[in-house]
Amino acid sequence: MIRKAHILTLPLVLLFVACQTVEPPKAVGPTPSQRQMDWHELQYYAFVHFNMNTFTDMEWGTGGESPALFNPTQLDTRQWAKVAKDAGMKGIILTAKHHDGFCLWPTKTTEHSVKNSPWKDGKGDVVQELADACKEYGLKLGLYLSPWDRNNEHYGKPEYVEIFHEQLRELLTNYGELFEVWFDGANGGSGYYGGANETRKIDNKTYYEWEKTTEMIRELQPNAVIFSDGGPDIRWVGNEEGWANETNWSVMRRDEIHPGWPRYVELRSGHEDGTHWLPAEVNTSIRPGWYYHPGEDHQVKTLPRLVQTYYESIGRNGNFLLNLPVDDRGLVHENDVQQLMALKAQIDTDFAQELAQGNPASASNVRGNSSTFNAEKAIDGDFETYWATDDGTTQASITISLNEPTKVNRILLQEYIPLGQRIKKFMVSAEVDGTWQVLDEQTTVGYKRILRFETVTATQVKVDILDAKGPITLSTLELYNAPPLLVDPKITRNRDGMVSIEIPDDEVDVYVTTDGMEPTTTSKKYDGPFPVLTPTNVKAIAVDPNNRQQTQTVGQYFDLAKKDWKVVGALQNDADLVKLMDDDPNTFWATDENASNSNETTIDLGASHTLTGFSYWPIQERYPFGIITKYDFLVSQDNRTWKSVSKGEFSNVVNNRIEQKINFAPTLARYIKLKALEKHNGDGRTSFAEIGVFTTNQ
Ligand code: FUL
Repeated sequence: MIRKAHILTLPLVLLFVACQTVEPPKAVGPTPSQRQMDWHELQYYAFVHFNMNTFTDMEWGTGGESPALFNPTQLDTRQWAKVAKDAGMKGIILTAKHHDGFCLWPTKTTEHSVKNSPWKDGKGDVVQELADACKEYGLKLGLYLSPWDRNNEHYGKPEYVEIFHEQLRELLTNYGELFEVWFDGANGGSGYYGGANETRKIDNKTYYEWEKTTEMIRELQPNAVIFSDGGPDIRWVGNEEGWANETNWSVMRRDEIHPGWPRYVELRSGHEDGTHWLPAEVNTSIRPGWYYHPGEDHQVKTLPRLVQTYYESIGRNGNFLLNLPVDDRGLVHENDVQQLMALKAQIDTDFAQELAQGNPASASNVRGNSSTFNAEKAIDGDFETYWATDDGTTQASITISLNEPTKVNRILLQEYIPLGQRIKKFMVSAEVDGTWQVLDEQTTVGYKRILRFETVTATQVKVDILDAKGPITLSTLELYNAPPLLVDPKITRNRDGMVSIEIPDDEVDVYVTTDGMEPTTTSKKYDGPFPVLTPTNVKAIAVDPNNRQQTQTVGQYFDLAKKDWKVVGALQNDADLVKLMDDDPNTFWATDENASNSNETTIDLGASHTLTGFSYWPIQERYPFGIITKYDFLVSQDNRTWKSVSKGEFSNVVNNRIEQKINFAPTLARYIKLKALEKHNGDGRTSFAEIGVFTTNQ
């Protein structure tokens, strides 16, 4: 009798165990708010820099520009929205007001706006037109309102803060739902300020009354995330080049960095012991500048560069905010459209077929042995379900046994971040021909991590989580086999004027032109360095002869070769001296801060030339110093009598360290002098990565 009862109860006990619900792991550390979670899901959206600077060919207007200059001839926000939609983007963030203070909407707070421009006889409203277009195309709208205002006479005083808040109120009230409010970090300095033309400094921590600003946004746009260098909801990634560090925590010790004073290097990785959820947004422009400059029409980023940015932003636990500098017609330029669509096509191809789903998956530990948290939950295509481990188990592995040997070169992982970001270290391996190979070892995962590796034909793929802050919660494990993408040829010139074209792969052929024509497979085949001593446009394509795949055209303009140039008035035995004129912006020379000429450099060009402009490359080092922000450029025929031919500002040169090209009226000169009138952080030394001159119109 007793025995019989035992036999009967055993299945019941098993059934009871199986039905008992296993609790999900408890949250670890800070977790995202709903608005942050919604933001994570957007992944990719557009920035539009379009404003007064579009019409003045500037990056930072002074604020003294006349509203009469704002006059797009074909402004069409529906075109912007269509392009963004077709590109796979989820929203658009517009510079409603940039540092020059010109407002793209007819604000009541200032006369410096579209209402005093010729565009639509002053009756237009760009923000409204974009809001309508976004609605039509199912896109979200975000707005950039620069706290720094170089136009407003009250800037620096309490009156301006009220104006700033009022402008914000108008934007938050009149244009429907916003998904993001964007405040940049550039602040205070010289400006027009109602005609005062002076320098005004403010304390970015206190001046704008950030608490009040945040409160207003929460009240009027409760679903909008607030971006600034240090949050409070979304953080800058600490560079404008388009990458996050491989280690990228979505948490930070926010109170140390918000508001004001970003520690921009830390923004690239977050803080492992962060106190707040503060994920990174990777903002970069599709061209060198944020604003449209006709001179950059042929410098739209190449496909490999854009693809790299995709993998180094979205693939590194960041959102990708790609800037489109709308042109002076009021349209996204056709060259930019072409590259956006090329990127879309490439990403679609890379992720065309997911290879893990449908294969058996197993894990070394499954939370409570429950089917709710088993390995299959990582490959079911549903973010809401996840593989989880027992409390206390922070090391475990998940293995996908592929039904047949499968070529893979990408893995995509997602943690279930509503419960916090946990993984600190992991390793990916593949079984190839019966032997396990380590493919990569990395640190963080977060909302999304994508790794690229050499193609392997795998029978199994395994992810070992080696360290985590708590039990593992892995929502997604996906595998892909992306087709190869030809890397662009790189065109460089040395100090002797010899041009080389670098290709990563010997199997690839390079075709080159020097007459401005588009290279094709019938152009000259590159067979080694060749001299370019006078102004020349070198263009090249790389072609894989096996599959006929070819890159887009890569172009590089070279003016006079610098082989006869000499720096005057510096220690000639300084071996680094040539680095400011070696046609390589990755090397630099810096002055001695104790020298009497520590703020300048003088170059003897070796002969007189009719100059039409100059260029300055800021230092490209990770920890830059000595960058010129305000300059004076002088020329001379005899190194005695000097004439200043251009004086001005290198706008945004610290955050966006691109070549600064300045034109001036043609002038004959043998000697040139670049003088720093102001340097970033008031550094003593002055650094020069490269100085160049133009003898043709640039
Ligand atoms: C920076 C600004 O100074 C640039 O002009 C640009 O708007 C960029 C996105 O943010 O801080």
